[in-house]
Amino acid sequence: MNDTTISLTLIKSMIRRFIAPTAPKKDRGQAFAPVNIALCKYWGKRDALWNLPETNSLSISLGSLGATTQIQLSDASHDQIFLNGELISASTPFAKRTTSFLDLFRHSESTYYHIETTVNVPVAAGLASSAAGFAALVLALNHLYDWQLESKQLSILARLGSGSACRSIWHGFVEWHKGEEVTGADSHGVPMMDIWPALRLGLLIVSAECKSISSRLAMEKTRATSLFYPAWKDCVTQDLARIKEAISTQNFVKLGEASEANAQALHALMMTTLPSIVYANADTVALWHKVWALRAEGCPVYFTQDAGPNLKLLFQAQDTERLLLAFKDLKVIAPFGSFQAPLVSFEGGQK
Ligand code: 2P0
Repeated sequence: MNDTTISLTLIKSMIRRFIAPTAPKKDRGQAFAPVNIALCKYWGKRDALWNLPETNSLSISLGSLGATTQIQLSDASHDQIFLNGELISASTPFAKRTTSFLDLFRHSESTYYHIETTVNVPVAAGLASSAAGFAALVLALNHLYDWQLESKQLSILARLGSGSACRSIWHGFVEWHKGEEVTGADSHGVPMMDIWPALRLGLLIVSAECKSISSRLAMEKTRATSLFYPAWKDCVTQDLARIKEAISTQNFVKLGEASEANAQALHALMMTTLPSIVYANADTVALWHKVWALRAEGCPVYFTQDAGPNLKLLFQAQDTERLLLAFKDLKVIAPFGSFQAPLVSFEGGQK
């Protein structure tokens, strides 16, 4: 057995401690999970197979923006995966990654699934749709099999699909604790109780095209080649403390400054990867300048950016009108607004 096979066997045996391999209790599982946007970013793994990060990270979930997944057993001889109504070819990286993840959960070798996922944000445009997708898939499996797992266990399972998915198990602010254990039993999201009704996020979609390099590959290259990677870990420690302090005191300027600085440090770090990784395009850079100009005019607005050219603005409710005038295509989200339903609102769902 090679190292990967040994690790997969270990992962399966860890999962079997949570879940007995019995047939589903229901005909169908269904769940929603929100997209989450990191204010303090995750970039780099200490273990790639277990998806264990080098640092903690902290995110905010985007209310009703996310993935809704239905799952049932299929009579076909392979998984059938539909994304926004379209059957995804089994040969695509997306289908392969989903199928390998499902391999961890099949109750028999001849079990296959029919999955329908709808995502109400552009897929693979740096809007963390894969995080919402894997979180919704785990929640839907939990519903199908009636595992009745605790949120922490669901977060650990979602992490195995995609690291940042472990934060999409909750609404609001979530910190992903990196943990210390080799098997990742202490590496999961931890929801924060803070509610910030006036906080707003604004999506500025520069491009909905697929990213030039996947974040998975990009973060591996950064960690392996950038001389600045050790400095990034120190930077996260400082930014995380400032962001948590800003949240607990509802100090918006502090939150904006620390979040924007963390995003800019990440993109500077990416540039020092060999070869250099740049997700921003000319439109993105023009938007950075526009945000800075608005700030210079006294409007407290900040941005964060992930593995793509799109920006997410951070601002307060009272500045919404001004920002809608400044950015005509801005999509405004109130993370603590009217959408506060539990992630799974039916029998046998998430605890
Ligand atoms: C984040 N990103 O904290 C950071 C900021 C992108 C930029 O987490 O390999 O899709 O599946 O663990 O979670 C994107 O990385 O990577 C990400 P995997 P993931 O949101």
